[in-house]
Amino acid sequence: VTQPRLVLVGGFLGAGKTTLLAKAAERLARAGKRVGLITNDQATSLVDTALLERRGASVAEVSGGCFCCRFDDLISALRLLMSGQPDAVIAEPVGSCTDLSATVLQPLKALYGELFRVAPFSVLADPIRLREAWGRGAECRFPDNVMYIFRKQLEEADLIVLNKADTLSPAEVGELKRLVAEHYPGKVVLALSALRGDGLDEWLRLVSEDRPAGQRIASVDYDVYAEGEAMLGWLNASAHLHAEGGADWRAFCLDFLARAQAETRARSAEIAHLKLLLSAGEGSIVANATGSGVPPFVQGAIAGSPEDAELLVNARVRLAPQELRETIEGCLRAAAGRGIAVSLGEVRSFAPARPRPTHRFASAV
Ligand SMILES: Nc1nc2c(ncn2[C@@H]2O[C@H](COP(=O)(O)OP(=O)(O)OP(=O)(O)O)[C@@H](O)[C@H]2O)c(=O)[nH]1
Ligand SMILES: [Mg+2]
Repeated sequence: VTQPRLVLVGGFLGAGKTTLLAKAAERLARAGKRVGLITNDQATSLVDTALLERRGASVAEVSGGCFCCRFDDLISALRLLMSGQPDAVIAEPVGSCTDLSATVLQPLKALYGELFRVAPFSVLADPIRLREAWGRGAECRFPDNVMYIFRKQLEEADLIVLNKADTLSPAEVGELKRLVAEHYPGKVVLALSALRGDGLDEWLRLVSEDRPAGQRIASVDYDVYAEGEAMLGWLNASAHLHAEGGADWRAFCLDFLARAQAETRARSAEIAHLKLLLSAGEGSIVANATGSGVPPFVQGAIAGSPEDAELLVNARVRLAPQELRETIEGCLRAAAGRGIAVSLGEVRSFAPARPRPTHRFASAV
């Protein structure tokens, strides 16, 4: 029996990690492979976990901290998935996390090398953020300590994945690949569309081959990293919604996102990623905004007009936690109007704590 392949997919908030996990799992399942997925966040009530489960995947969750600070929980999640004898496990770290080569890939190789074959570390990048990071035609909406994290993520990658290629012309793909090559010479860069699946087979081939994984350890200043992460307000909330006689839930989701985008713009805040999952009857809607000025994206549908719905909201915004909470609750109530009663469940809002990795390897093993 060969050990399962363990594939880590990093990249900044909203880069498309969960979309890639879902697409890759579906494609591998069609090819007769068993796949396990792992999601990760600072807190519970994750849109990503619920979304992947709804798509039929076998999912384990590491919550309460990133993989590096919860390394033993990552191992427990891996062991849990091992009972399904997977051919591959694909794991998504928190999008504000970096230094994963030193704190996750090296310890996995050194301490658990007999359990898994660790694949080259892929880091996804959103074309808009790439341009912002180097001031190419886009004004950067995050302070430099946040963009420090974005740049370090790319620096430690074995494989940089230029995602959302469906939004780019071939000339733009070429331009962005050159931009990446200029800053990270010699690194493998692959353009793909996680959403459409273009380039997915090529990516699956690259992560299935026995190539060196975690070859690069970046030198990370934890003060800058911690400050950058703490700039981002985090909110995970659940709510029960009730509309006498039913409601147009899709319109509600769109209205809520539009309000949150307008409110964050008005406060000169910036959305890194705002995502929600609304389930009603047998259906569900997933809606995302990966910026305060980026058109929102809505998928899924709800049949008929059910009276009750369950909502999960995960927001990562450059805004202090208390203000983020007030903003999100205000937008929820405004979108609900008089027709929809909102009963909030657990609402957690905080700024991520300074990362304290369980392990850190100074050099690649
Ligand atoms: N056009 C386009 N949109 C994409 C693609 N991949 C992901 N997206 C969209 O980008 C948004 C964020 O995608 P996710 O997969 O949730 O991103 P993520 O990296 O998992 O985000 P976090 O978990 O918050 O860090 C969603 O609206 C996706 O539909 C792509 O290839 N093309
Ligand atoms: Mg995700």
